[in-house]
Amino acid sequence: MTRTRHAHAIIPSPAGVEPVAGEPVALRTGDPLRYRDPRLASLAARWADDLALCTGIGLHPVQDGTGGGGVEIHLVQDASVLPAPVDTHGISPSGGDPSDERYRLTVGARGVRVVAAAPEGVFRALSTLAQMIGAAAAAAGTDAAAVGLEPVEVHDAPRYAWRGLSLDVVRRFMPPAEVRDVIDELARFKFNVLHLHLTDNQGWRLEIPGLPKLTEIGGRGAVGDRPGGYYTRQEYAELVRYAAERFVTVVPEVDMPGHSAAAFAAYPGRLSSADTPIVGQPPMTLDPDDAQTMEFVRTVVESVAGATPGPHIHIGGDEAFGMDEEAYGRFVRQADAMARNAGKSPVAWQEASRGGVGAGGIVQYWMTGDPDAGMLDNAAEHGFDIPPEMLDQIRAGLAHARGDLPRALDAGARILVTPTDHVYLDQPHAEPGPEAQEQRRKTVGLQLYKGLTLEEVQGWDPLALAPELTSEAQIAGVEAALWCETVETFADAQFLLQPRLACVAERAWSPRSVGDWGEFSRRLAERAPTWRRLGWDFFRANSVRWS
Ligand code: TNX
Repeated sequence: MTRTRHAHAIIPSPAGVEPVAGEPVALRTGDPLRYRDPRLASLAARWADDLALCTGIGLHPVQDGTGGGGVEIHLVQDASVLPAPVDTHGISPSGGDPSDERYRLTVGARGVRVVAAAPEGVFRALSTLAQMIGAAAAAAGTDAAAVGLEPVEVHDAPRYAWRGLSLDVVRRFMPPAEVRDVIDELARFKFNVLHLHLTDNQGWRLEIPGLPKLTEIGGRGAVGDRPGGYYTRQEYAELVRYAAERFVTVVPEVDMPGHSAAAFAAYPGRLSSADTPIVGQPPMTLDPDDAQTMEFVRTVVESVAGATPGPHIHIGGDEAFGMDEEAYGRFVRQADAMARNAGKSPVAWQEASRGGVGAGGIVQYWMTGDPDAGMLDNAAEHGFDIPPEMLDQIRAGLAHARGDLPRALDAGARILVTPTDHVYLDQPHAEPGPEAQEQRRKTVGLQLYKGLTLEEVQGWDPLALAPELTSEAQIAGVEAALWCETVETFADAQFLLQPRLACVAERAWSPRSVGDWGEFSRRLAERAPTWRRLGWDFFRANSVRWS
């Protein structure tokens, strides 16, 4: 592994960055973005559009263009020109080959040149180049039409094949245009998974043919009096395609057997062998021994699988409070089998290990640290009115959390790491920012949590989270999570997402050894001009000396 000491402004830090002797290379609006392979045509056009948005520099995609200058992108099979294959760990969310992401980017006397073995590698290289251009454009002043790039040689490949964001579109519905903005931002930082949390107690966000009330009734509301909403099949398909065009795979989640109140509200009397529930009161967990309920679950799982070109779907499994453990296990095993029968590999929250998500599945590990660190004791004081019997159920569930990881590993599952104490992006920002953002900082983010500094989001390691996690071979990848109980507006979401996504990207992509906080924060500072251009309402923490 190359340990780079060269100063650069790239996040996530590439595997290797080596300065090259020579003069800065000029790049200006109007310069060509040249490619030969037709498989790069649409990618080139989309990236040029995004580059213009982010930096103001407008390159022109041309096939087979001749002459010097500009940027050249190439697909090559010649191993001697490609960077050496690196150890990328984990599971590819698209089912592709993780080494397709490696690339080489050269800024030198012959201009700017990208080589990769696959379009995905070219795309990753261009996201690196966009950041170099962004930093140079900011240094050159507003509305610069030309930049000078320092000669450099970058070779790169990810540490983990799965780099995701889990996004709660239930507690606050996120219209497609906003989801697209999130996808764009994920792609800029080399994320490749958007895990959409599509169902929960407060709403059902994906149309399911044959079960129209899920969205008609279940999609009406959100948390409090926020507007509801849902994605039609067509809107959803368009989002999946939009993401795929940016090498982001959508992993849909249907959260079961808990977190299912919206489904109960949509079909009262149908989803329980018990008496018709009163909306929002127990039983609120899906009953694995009720034939009608499991038929419903099968319809949903098959329908979600049908809307998913990727190999994975998420079947939830978290916080089935109050559910008998045996019954929980029966539910999880059936849902797991349904996903597999529908041709998909299941992902589930860590509790599902108690039911037995089988070999080859992915278990999402979130209850890191001390899961019962007194948070519940303070619930009332933060306005969370949790009935005492519910508190006992929650504590009983948390008490089991310690065993989830060894259970999942024993069962042959791989671990997707989403540590609450590092990458729960709905934790409040724990450090001061500018006066203008202090009000928002004190209200956006779940105040129950102790909060996270940017350094805490950036400075951790998947292999130091738990004694049982000792080998990269156990890990599927890294995923951050944004839960939206406290998110009223898209600006609130932006405020929690950045600069934290940048911090998480560094953990998910970069080699283990790079990036202490001081060095990282200098790179982070360089991202501010682009966020300002985009109108992205990022948290301007005082701990960073923003450019
Ligand atoms: C726990 S994390 C949940 C979510 C909440 C979140 C708030 C998980 C699998 N379940 O339903 O939104 O805490 O941080």
